[in-house]
Amino acid sequence: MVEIAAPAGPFTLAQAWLDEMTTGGGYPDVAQLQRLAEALRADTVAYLDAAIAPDTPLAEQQPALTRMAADLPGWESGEVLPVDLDPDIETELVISVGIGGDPLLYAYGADGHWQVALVPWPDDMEVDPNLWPGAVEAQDLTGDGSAELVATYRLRGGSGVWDYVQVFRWTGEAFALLFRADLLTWAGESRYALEADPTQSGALQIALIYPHLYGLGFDHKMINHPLGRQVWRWDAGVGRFALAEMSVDLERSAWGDEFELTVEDRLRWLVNEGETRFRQGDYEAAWPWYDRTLALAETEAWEPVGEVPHWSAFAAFRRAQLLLLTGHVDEGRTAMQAVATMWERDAIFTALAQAFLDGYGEGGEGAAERAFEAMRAAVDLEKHFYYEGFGLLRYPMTAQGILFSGVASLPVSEWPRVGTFNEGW
Ligand SMILES: [Ca+2]
Ligand SMILES: [Ca+2]
Repeated sequence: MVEIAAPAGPFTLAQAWLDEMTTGGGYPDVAQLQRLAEALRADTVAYLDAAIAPDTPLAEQQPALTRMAADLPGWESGEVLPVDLDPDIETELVISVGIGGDPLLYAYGADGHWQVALVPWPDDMEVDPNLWPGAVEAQDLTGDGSAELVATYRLRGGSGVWDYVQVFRWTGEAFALLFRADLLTWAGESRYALEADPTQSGALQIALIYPHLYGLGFDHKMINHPLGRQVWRWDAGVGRFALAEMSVDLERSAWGDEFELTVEDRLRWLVNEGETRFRQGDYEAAWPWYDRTLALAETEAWEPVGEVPHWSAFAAFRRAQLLLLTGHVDEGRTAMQAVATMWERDAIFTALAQAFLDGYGEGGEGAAERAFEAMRAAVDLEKHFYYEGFGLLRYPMTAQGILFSGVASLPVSEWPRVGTFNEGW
């Protein structure tokens, strides 16, 4: 055990904790991480009281700040950042120490001494040795002339990284949370940017930029995603940031503008846009996306090559369903029969089309439910898994969505899982 006592040198307690963890070979538990936070707080107060004057402007003490940054313990280098969060306080710092599980520290001079507060963790997360201090900046986001603290904690995982971006106002006693975004870098980078708010003089809006993931559609980590963007603006009336804009740019890759979009990418995105609406039961809104899919495939004379879904076959199937679901019985029947024969080299489309027609019957009340139920009973999607690979439906982790209408029977959370890999993303 490390006793909390006055350190004999810079960051003695935290260094002892690090030595213990390194030589002990253990994975720090919650109690040990709380001990680290206490050690760092005590060490930081002692260091600051000894090395940096709490009542002298920090701009005049830059060499001491540089020295402090170099003295910080940790597996990685840390940061000592002068900030101005409190108009009544002359000297304020945010200190980031390069140790997983370590809180960001806010230090401020008061009555000739230094006080240290912890910048809160994401409130629904346990302290975790994989949760590291991340980017920190102080900016006036609300336009009232006082800076807020933008503080990020980063959870480093195996196949992805979460950035928990939090915006705080310092009340003089505690940090009040004004905004939080959880950014996943997984299928491409997700990040935030602060931009001038065109609607409020002096305020900054928070832009979130990320690969748009179609959770309901055909999706996959290693494929190209369109650029998603959200804009959040300060709403003084409710005292928090509110979503002002959200968009998906189908002309831009989330991997960067230098990344050339393929016809395959565009078809997949168009189908996904349709799927998002279809599976919510918004048939009118879904329809144009399948039409656009079919038009693009025809214009580009697109044919599937290798292990890709047959986007135009799928769009034709959905379009025939939409005709039937919106009461265009004769036209829908003809279109569905065309799907069954057009894609007859693939058994699944023939089976799905025939089952849908059988269940639909002559239409009328309950026809949609009967049609989807008939498909579920008739088609074993297990046989159409991606890696075992046959059939024109790929990406089986979401392929079960073809069996559900969005208005019939089951909520999304109760859809049966037909794939077992890549779950949980
Ligand atoms: Ca200040
Ligand atoms: Ca402000």
